[in-house]
Amino acid sequence: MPKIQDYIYRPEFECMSRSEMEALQSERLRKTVELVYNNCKPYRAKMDECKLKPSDIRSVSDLSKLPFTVKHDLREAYPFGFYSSPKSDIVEVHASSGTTGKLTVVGYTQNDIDVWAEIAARSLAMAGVTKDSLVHVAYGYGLFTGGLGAHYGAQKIGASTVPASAGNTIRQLTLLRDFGATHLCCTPSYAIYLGTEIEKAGMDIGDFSLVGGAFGAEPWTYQMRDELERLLHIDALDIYGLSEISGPGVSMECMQKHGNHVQEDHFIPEIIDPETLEPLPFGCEGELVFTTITKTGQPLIRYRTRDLCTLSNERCACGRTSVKMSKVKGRSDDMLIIRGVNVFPSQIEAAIMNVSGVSPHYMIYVDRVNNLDIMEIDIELDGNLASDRISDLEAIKRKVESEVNSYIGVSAKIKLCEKGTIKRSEGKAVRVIDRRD
Ligand code: DLL
Repeated sequence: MPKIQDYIYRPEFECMSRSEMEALQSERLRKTVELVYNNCKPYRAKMDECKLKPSDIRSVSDLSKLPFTVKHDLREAYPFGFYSSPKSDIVEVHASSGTTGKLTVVGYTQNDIDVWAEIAARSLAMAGVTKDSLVHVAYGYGLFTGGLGAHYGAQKIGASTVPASAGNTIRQLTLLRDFGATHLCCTPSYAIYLGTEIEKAGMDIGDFSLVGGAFGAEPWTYQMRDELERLLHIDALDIYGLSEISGPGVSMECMQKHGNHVQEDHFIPEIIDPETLEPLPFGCEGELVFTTITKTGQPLIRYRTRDLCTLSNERCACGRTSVKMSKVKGRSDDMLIIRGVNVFPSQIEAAIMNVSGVSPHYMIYVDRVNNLDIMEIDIELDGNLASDRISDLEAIKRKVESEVNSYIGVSAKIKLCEKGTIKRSEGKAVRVIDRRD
């Protein structure tokens, strides 16, 4: 009998040679294309338009012949028009709302739930979760895939799972401490919030048993990781996913903390130039695209995620051979254009986290005054700031101004705020309020 942890770490897939992986992906891609062509009307229409038959797709090298899928396609087919399996085979439905329009719906067959549990379990195993761990899930449960995804993964490993869901910070901290949680799963911004509230709640991090966690659902910087690890005394790893493709676990960081391993036996990643839509080589930044190759309910072909990152095929010291994706810089639709310069909130975060005396709680406001874009960044002061001498505060402000300017090439007005005054989020953090228009 294999040990449960051996079973969740699947070297036969995670450490495959490139040629074996491509053979497996090709076989699974052929089956998926066949499935969607025969069962999903929008895919048949798309392929017919390109004069493609399933038999034209023999291997992964034919992937680029296939048309892309975008969020709009899913919304057009709302709610269930992208199913490739009969409705009676769908056992769970999730949906994401985004900022505009209809929900994007995803239906899962039992096979898809099993795939999701497998990738989530492999991911949590990378964060050190074993059968003996106690996993506290503070992602929201519901249509959002965070809560149930982490839950399925922890359950598959056989860990004790605490389905805390999001919200009620004091209760979260009490449960974490009293139950002796070893691993925390929530958004990185909420984890930072939990960390900064420990002292306020009259608790001591020394009384907690946390050793690790899987944090994702929003972009976060390496500097934010350092802060999170310092606050919670853990290894904080990045978990990535999106509902359309499966949920959390599509890719996961290993203990090397340098990029997320894509679960390539289930999803084929590509990077494309978002303007020309041409595939880009390893190391070039562009839009991440995924093709699912083991799902049956709602498989997606060349789904454009809008997430900007790079892919790398460099060998990882952990022994896994899968392609790694870099940290997501942001979504192309979250990019701000300020006085003609493209700015991502993650770049601003990286700049301000270089300055001591400020906390990771910030909000970016963008206005247009006399046809000029004005950016203001409100940042909370760090609680450890011993002195509130005007000259010290001025020095911090100037340092943040100069870091932001040199990181993104755009000046910003900096406002230092009292600790606890910037609105906290229990799920995905809202970092930008754009008041232009
Ligand atoms: O956020 C699934 C998830 C839950 C992932 C919990 C990780 C942990 P959606 O709500 O569909 O699904 O949002 C997907 O969130 O396209 C990215 O823009 C962003 N995102 C997710 N994980 C990360 C991450 C979930 N680790 C969208 N880093 C994606 C940066 C992330 N962005």
